[in-house]
Amino acid sequence: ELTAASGKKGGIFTPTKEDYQKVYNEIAKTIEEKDDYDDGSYGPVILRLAWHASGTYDKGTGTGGSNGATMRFAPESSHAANAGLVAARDFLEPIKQNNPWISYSDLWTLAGVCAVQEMQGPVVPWRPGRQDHDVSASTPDGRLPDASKEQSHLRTIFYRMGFDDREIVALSGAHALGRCHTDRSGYDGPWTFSPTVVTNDYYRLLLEEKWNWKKWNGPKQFEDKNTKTLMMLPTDMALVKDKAFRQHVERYAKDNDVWFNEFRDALVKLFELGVPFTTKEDERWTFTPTHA
Ligand code: CCH
Repeated sequence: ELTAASGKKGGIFTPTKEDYQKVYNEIAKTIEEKDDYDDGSYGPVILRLAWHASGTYDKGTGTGGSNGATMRFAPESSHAANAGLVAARDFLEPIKQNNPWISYSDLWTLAGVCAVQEMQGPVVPWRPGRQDHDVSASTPDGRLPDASKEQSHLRTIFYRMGFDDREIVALSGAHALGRCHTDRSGYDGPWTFSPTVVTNDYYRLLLEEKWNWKKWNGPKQFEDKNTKTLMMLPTDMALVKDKAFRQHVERYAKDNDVWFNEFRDALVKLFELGVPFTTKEDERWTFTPTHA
């Protein structure tokens, strides 16, 4: 039987769903083992890597997107938006070495799926088919959102990828996870009290807390009036200021299941932007979470 191991020796084989589930399990196991990072999990930064690899997509020119994994190379690796993502790339490197047959671009998006699922989020269907490209496929700086801006900027950036208002709000709930780092983005702090668990708390906090400008020397951000330990970016706050965005914030705050479903669908779309699949949409796979 041909297995992942034969790929290691340079043999040609066609990986099956089981081979990808093994990679999934390896990522999940390593997330669990390396629990001394940040808030106790690499999950959030891995999801951010998958998003920044994918979110460079431009539907007008068909350039960018997760295909290519060009964030391996400078200057894309050192674009300001990608500061700190080297932690996620380095985390995944030994897994790539163990499974040389998988492309970086498939690995990074599969890791995004794994991070969401292992942090108790929705099951996110995924299919392989991304190919790595060289530095010449790199995208210019400025394709990812700028946190200091507001609704019109969000629309410009996400409409360029092919998303609508509802999907913009659905994706933004990822900020239930992780935190801002002063040595990366310049911003500081987490959005929620449980930054390693996928919940709709981001939407609930946006609506239920009172948010004030944080008084500090850093970039303009909001802090919650009560505990002063949580944060919102100007782009996060735009989702409650803008009427069309706000109706979705309200829907997701009310019902976690509704958000899980729409978040899942938007992530599937995000991770597939610009990928020249030879398989069909109904050939996506779902991977079993390790806690299931
Ligand atoms: Fe985000 N995000 N994000 N974000 N993001 C940051 C961190 C995370 C914006 C800005 C920032 C999405 C959308 C936006 C995650 C997932 C998603 C940080 C802090 C900034 C700034 C980085 C640091 O300092 O380390 C802006 C602007 C937008 C506009 O829409 C979307 C969409 C997703 C995923 C679907 C995750 C996860 C993090 C936490 C990373 C970590 O290291 O903890």
